[in-house]
Order: sequence, then structure tokens, then C-alpha cells
Amino acid sequence: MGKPMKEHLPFAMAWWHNLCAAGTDMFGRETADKSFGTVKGTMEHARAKVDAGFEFMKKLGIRYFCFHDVDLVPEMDNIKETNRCLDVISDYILEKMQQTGIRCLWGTANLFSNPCFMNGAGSSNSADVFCFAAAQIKKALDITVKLGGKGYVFWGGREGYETLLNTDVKFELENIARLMHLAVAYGRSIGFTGDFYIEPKPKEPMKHQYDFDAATAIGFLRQYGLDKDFKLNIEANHATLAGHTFQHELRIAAINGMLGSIDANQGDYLLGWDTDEFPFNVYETTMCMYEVLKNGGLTGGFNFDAKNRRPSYTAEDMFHAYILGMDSFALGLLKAAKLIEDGRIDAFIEERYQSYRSGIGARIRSGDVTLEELADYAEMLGAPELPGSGSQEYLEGIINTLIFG
Ligand code: XLS
Ligand code: NI
Ligand code: NI
Repeated sequence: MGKPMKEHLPFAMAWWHNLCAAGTDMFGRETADKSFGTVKGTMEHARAKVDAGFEFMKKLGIRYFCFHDVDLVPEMDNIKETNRCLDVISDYILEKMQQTGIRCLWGTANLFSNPCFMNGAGSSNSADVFCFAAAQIKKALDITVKLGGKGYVFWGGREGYETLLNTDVKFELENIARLMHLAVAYGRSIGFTGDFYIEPKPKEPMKHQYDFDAATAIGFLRQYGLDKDFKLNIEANHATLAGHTFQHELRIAAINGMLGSIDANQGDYLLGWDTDEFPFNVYETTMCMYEVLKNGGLTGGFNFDAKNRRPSYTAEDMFHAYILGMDSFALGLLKAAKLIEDGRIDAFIEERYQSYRSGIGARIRSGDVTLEELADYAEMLGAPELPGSGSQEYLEGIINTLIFG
């Protein structure tokens, strides 16, 4: 469809899952060795992760990476010290980027792991914690700009609540918006021209997350005047946690001009949490790529916010996982292009709204009609005809034929 596959699919490696996460879960400790021959929690380890990450991306032809501040360096007792470490490691990353041509897709600040963020960051009841969040965002923006990142992400983290018995929702939402406005002002002042993104998620870690889904996040951005600087980063697993399909979330973002980037993973319909699996469901990657193609692409890319299953603990498993994810999206792209070129789905939808193209329908669309006139028209008809078959099974058959045929 006019450009090479690699331009349709700017894939990114997620620093946290690939280089940091080692299989710890609520019931057990690490299964994978991600020390890369060093002692964890040291700057030597931070450097070894850079080496491993760039070797990994080079071998697989992955052109971008995404990071949280604390994925890059161990968090020190004092924020000044952590920031100094970030300066050192980002110099090293920059060198590797220049050697390889690999680029930064987006950066973000981890405002949820440190215990001080137990009640959220922008939404915290503590003004001091709000300031620490601001300090981390400032530094993460500095590093993102230094590394030429295309975007900057706000995933809600703990911006939400457990009970209304101790929570002032309006106050918290205003504060989150304030923090975002401050981030935009600072980012623009240091030359960040990319997009800010909200990454919606309905729950986990909080029971209620404020950025529940795309529609909620878009409403928030508009209400607080942030919609010119922000787009959305849609994650597949977050969509399904919200009770939506991945495609639904992409479509809602797209029709609002806010489909910016994608966290490419897959959830498990039997489990109610963010399993962050590598995507293998070609049906879903096809419908995702259908939305992306219709959107004219992304300003961001496809970040594999996904982790190996705990028993897949070898270095080879890391490669298999990314190969699976990239191949699933590549196949999805081919199938989505076929769907669009086939034209039957588009033609069906076009035809379905035919009644708005002339007569009373055209007048409704142009806004040139009153409620009374519509009522008179209905009375004249007496009773409406049925609106035409939705033909869902016919359309689902087309999809199957194009994917498997
Ligand atoms: C967690 C989120 C997180 C963001 C970045 O569920 O997906 O990983 O992508 O903070
Ligand atoms: Ni997630
Ligand atoms: Ni994510």
C-alpha cells in the first residue's frame, strides 16, 4: 500500500519487560537471569542492559525502544543522585544510538513503583509527592529530548482510587491535569516537538483508574484543554480489560484524531488482569492494522509492552517472543491490506448509510431541518420500513476468507 513493510511497522523494544523483568510474580521470585553477567542494582548492570538491549535490537532489526526512567538506572536514595546516573547512562545510550541508527520512540517516568506514590502521583493527597512526580517527569522529559524521543507517555500508574470514602475525585483530576499542563509547558520550552500520550487503562493497580478507556481519556483531555498536545497510546490488553475490543479503542482514538501510538501486546480473555503477552492472534493484529492503515499510519509506533511467560526464561525465548510479535503484526498488515483492497467491507458500510445521501437523510446530515419537520415526515410515512440487514455473518465470512483463504 505504497510503502515498505518496515515503514508501516515501526517496532519498539520495551526496556522494562525485555531487559528488567525476570519473571517475578506475586507468588514467586525470578526465573530468568537478566543480570547480563553483572550485579543487579549497579551502574555496571545498567550499562550491561544497554549493551544487551542494543545487541538484541540490532539482531532483530528493531528500530526503536521505549523506557521508564527507573528502567535505565537503579533508583538511588536521593533524586539528585538518580538524576546523575540518568545523565551518565543516557550519554552511553546516545553513543549506541549513533553507532546503530536505533532511535527512541518514547520515554516516560515511573510514578507508581516507589512507595511514595501509593496514592498516585498527580492525584496524590501529598503536595510533596506531587513535587517528586514533577521532578521525575522533568528529568524523564530531559532524557527523552536528549535521546530524540518521538513521544512522551503518561500511563496512569496509580492515578485512580480504591474508595470514595477517602477521595476527592474532582480535586485529583484537576491536579493530574495541572501536572500535565506543567509537563507540556516544560517540554515545549526545552524543544520537545513530539506528542504527549495518555495510555488508558481501566484498572490495575488501582481499582478505579481515571484514564479508564479512550473515550474517558479524550473527554479528560478536552475538558482540561490538553487535547492539542496529547494523543493516545492504545494498549491491546488495556482495551480488553476495559471490556472493549482492541479495534474499538483504536477506532475511538482515530475518529477523534488522537490515534498516536500502540502498546502491542495481547491479553487473556479468561484472566482479569494485564497479562502483557506477546501478540499471536492474527485476527486481532489484522483488525488493528486495518485501523492503522485507515488512520494513515501512526505518529508513534508499535511498542511491545509484552513479557515472556514466566517459564519461558531463556535468552532464546526473548528472541522467539519478539519474532512472534513482529510476525503477527506483519501478517496482520498483509491481511488488512487485502481487506481494504478487496473493498467489500467498505462498500457494505458505504451502502448501509445510503438513506442519508439524499432526501430527508441528506437534510438531517446538513443540519437543515427541525424536529417538527422530521415528525411531519414520519407521520406522512405512517410506519417505517425495516432498516436493512446488518449481514454480520456474511461480513464475518469475508474476513475469514481473506485471512485464511
Ligand atoms: C502498564 C502499562 C505501562 C505503560 C508505561 O500496564 O502498560 O507499562 O505502558 O508506563
Ligand atoms: Ni499494560
Ligand atoms: Ni503499556
